[in-house]
Amino acid sequence: MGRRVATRTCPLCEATCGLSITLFDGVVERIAGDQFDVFSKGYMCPKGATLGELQTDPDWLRMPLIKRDGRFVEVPWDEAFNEVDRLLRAIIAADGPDAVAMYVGNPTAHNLGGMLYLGPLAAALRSRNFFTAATLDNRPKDLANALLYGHHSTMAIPDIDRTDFLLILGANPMTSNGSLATAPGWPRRLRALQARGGKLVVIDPVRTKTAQLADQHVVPRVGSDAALLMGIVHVLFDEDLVCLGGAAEFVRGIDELSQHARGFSPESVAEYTGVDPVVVRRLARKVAAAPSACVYGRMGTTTTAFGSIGSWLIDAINILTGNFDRPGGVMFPLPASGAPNTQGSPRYGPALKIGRYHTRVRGAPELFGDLPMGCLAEEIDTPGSGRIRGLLTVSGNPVVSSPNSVRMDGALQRLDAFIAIDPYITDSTRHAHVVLPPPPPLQRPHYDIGFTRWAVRNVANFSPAVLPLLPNQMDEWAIMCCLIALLDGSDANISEVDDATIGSMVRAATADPTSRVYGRDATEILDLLRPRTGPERILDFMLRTGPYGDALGREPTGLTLDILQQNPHGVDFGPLKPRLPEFLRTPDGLINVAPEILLRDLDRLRTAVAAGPTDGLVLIGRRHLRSNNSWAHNTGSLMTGRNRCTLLMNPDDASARGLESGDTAMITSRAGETTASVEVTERIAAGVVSLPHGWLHSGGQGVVLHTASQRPGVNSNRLSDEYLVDEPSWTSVLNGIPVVVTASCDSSSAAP
Ligand SMILES: Nc1nc2c(c(=O)[nH]1)N[C@H]1C(S)=C(S)[C@@H](COP(=O)(O)OP(=O)(O)OC[C@H]3O[C@@H](n4cnc5c(=O)[nH]c(N)nc54)[C@H](O)[C@@H]3O)O[C@H]1N2
Ligand SMILES: Nc1nc2c(c(=O)[nH]1)N[C@H]1C(S)=C(S)[C@@H](COP(=O)(O)OP(=O)(O)OC[C@H]3O[C@@H](n4cnc5c(=O)[nH]c(N)nc54)[C@H](O)[C@@H]3O)O[C@H]1N2
Ligand code: SF4
Ligand SMILES: [Mo]
Repeated sequence: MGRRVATRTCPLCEATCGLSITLFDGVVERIAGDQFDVFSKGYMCPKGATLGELQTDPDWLRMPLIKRDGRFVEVPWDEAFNEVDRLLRAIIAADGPDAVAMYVGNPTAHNLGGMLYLGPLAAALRSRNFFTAATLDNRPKDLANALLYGHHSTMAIPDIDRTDFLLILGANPMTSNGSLATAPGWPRRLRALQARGGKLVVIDPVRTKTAQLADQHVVPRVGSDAALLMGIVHVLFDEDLVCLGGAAEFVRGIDELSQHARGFSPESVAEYTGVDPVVVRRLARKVAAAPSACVYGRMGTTTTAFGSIGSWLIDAINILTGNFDRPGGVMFPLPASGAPNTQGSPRYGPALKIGRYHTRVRGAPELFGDLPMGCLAEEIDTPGSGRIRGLLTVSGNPVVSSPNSVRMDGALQRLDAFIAIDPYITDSTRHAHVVLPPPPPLQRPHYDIGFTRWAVRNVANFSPAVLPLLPNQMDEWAIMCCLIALLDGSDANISEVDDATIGSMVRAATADPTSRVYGRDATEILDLLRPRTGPERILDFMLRTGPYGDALGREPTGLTLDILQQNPHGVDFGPLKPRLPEFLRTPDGLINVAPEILLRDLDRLRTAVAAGPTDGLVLIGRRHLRSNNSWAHNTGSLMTGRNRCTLLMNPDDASARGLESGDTAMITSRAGETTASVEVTERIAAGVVSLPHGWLHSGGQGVVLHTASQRPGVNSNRLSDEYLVDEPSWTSVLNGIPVVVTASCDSSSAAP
């Protein structure tokens, strides 16, 4: 009790900032950036300061809820689990495990317990109907990674701290704080790049904060990046600028790529991309000539109609210009807790298998064990054998996050069992039969298993729980253990499920010739991990068998969780180092820059280029520094200021429709319609309108988000179309939805 200061990595976005939290008698007094954090060095954004507010948010559920007579009632945990058992058992007994789907949303990636017990939970459910937010986000990138490097999570990371030239497409890290490139303090780092004489070029239809900072801002037509990137590839070959450098001996497919690029000269794609070919040629030359350069793309490249081709070509350009696996180019982290590309045999891996099974209605292929979110609603609302009747969501808000939210909302109401692990009654969970709430961030330990794999520096930070659990709270991993036992039909308790989970991990490692504990006695290793339990025990095991680890005593100076606990500001393993070819996991140990699946998809791109740009408006999304997908809107201190949920419109488009700032517009797409308040601005290109992602829809009856409900906005996914996908990855098109915008006669229905 009394005053104390705790350090904690912020779990709210991928930037992983270190926070310094002052508490008085267990109540948060102040949160500041941790000046001593080895990675963030004091940086944080306004969201980091809100962890105390989340802790005391009265809407954050403290007890499980079950629905009785259409209303939620609080019940003890065992009663909630009995209800889950009853509901799921009936469906599985009648229709088998595939009749219960699972959807895992974004916050699990930021949750140590959630990350570690998700696999065992999914295994216990035994359902092929497994969905994640990846098909609303990074699947195209994952597909390109798998095809190029042998594992979908092997991500080429822009070395922004050392590069001389950074080309960003469809990302706004000044606001999002970066994604698939973990770097606390992107704003600082981008300014440092310019201060050392480096150049920043941004390709974006909106003059975003990142574009405003850039040395050059290029405005493309929405969805045309794949063609624009092919134009760059074309120039690299055409002007003899290809120079693979040290990567040369590990790359194949160059001639094939060159042949395919022939038909995509910047001149021939200019009408489609809207970008002057002179600009494209200059860009290609600059990337090739810079002492070091990297190309980086994010949501504006992945969640578009040609997301997979775009993601592939971004990496291809880094390879072709010799900016691969070297300082200042793109590099591959070596994370302390291990990664698929630090396990198994160096360089070689099994052939990629995709499409091992398909969805029932549209026949969408499985990709990395995952099915496309754009197909979930139809799998629920289309009658027939194999229909999904039950759903388990883990940190997911499909009604706000997935395309055609009205259809999704209807589908969720048709479920015979909807179980949600979620702290809030949201637009989605209001339809649940059981809600199982995890504790707020400060009551759980933290380590970024996922984001250290994609960080611009090799670092490791562990934060113990800042506040203890109250007697009626259950940690997320413990909730998962109870569900595992229930799905297994066993009466094991939490610690028995936990023991079984670590036990099987340890036994698998001792039997794996490539593991650092191969051939050791599993019982001896489990003894060495005592007295820890839960996620900390698994993390300790991962760190100790990871690349810097003590190999469970074999290398006594190596890393352990004890060491991380003694270093609350983190341990720095330094800047990224070259890892070719050891990080590869491809069958031939080479990188094929011309993967067959994506070459085939070029036909679709050729057809689109030949058809030329379409008339009419397209809708894209945006983020705000004070938002966090769908769930930061309940945090009062982030919701101050003017209405941010507006439809950005170029002055020409607005005046053509008789609209001015503050007017209400009706926006219509194939999927649906909504109204929004117009904000006329030169910052957005003509032909494009933008609504922010993640807002609560004002019509959400039963939602218990008091602060968010006072300032409802527009759910932009009422407009996005579940039938628009990037074909190879089946990722939803969330940027580039054809819409019609008119002046609305009903201004009362406008979002405030
Ligand atoms: N139109 C459009 N749609 C988009 C996007 C876009 O840009 N435009 N972006 C897409 C992207 S990139 C993403 S990642 C998805 C996100 O989509 P989702 O992952 O479905 O949604 P989130 O808003 O991240 O939050 C999901 C839920 O997690 C809960 N939650 C918060 N913390 C925890 C926790 O610790 N444990 C548990 N169990 N639950 C927790 C919240 O209450 C919330 O209900 O949306 C996608 N959808
Ligand atoms: N503050 C805040 N931070 C966040 C989040 C949040 O909700 N709020 N969400 C987190 C999550 S889950 C993610 S995945 C990341 C996303 O991180 P980012 O991808 O950096 O964020 P977005 O704002 O989606 O940026 C996408 C950009 O692409 C542009 N764009 C749209 N269409 C096109 C196109 O066709 N071509 C090109 N070149 N550009 C296009 C948009 O104008 C926008 O500027 O952010 C994370 N960080
Ligand atoms: S940038 Fe991300 S990790 Fe850093 S304080 Fe903000 S929300 Fe937290
Ligand atoms: Mo995301």
